[in-house]
Amino acid sequence: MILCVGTTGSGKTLLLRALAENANPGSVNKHTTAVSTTGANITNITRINPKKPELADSVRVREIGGTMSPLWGNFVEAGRTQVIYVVDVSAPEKIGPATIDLIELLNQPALQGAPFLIVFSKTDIKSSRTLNELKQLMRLDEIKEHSTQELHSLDFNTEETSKIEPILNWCLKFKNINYEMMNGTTY
Ligand SMILES: Nc1nc2c(ncn2[C@@H]2O[C@H](COP(=O)(O)OP(=O)(O)OP(=O)(O)O)[C@@H](O)[C@H]2O)c(=O)[nH]1
Ligand SMILES: [Mg+2]
Repeated sequence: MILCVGTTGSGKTLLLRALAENANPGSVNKHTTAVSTTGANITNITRINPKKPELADSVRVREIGGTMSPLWGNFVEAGRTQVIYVVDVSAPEKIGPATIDLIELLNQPALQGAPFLIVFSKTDIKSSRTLNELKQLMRLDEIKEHSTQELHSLDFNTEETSKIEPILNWCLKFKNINYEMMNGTTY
């Protein structure tokens, strides 16, 4: 299953809502508020093919609230977990802890070789640092160079619907893998 993690308030819940609601054209919705996630929360993301509705693409994403960061590792299964890591670009003061948490995840033995997507969220908010400056502060290039994972990064905000599609496509790449897992195991 895809795991969605990141610091408290980084925008995970709104990102997943946007993905779930915009998986099909015509259901665009903007969001400005959400309550903090306690524990874990699963979102189904389904994209229906209008020509073949019976062949809908579907993946499940499990958000773990930022307050649970010490326990993120408990939700990881070797060879079966993909990670969306959300980083709030409007809060440069949180970039240090966000980077440390990311490095800890990348070092998890069960996540070696796992696909990772870093989502830089809230890019509609004016910040004291540019996105590039934040990536440099995180030393993202160095992190990518030294990790065993395939690390992609994209940016997102709730105001621009064009930002949704690339993230949706990344998630749906894992639909078959996760479907087979769900059939074969205890999901
Ligand atoms: N302007 C703007 N605000 C956003 C955006 N995404 C999230 N927010 C704001 O950030 C707040 C927190 O977002 P959530 O999606 O609840 O954050 P979360 O990562 O799920 O937080 P936890 O569940 O506590 O870990 C929301 O109430 C919004 O006000 C965005 O793209 N743009
Ligand atoms: Mg949440």
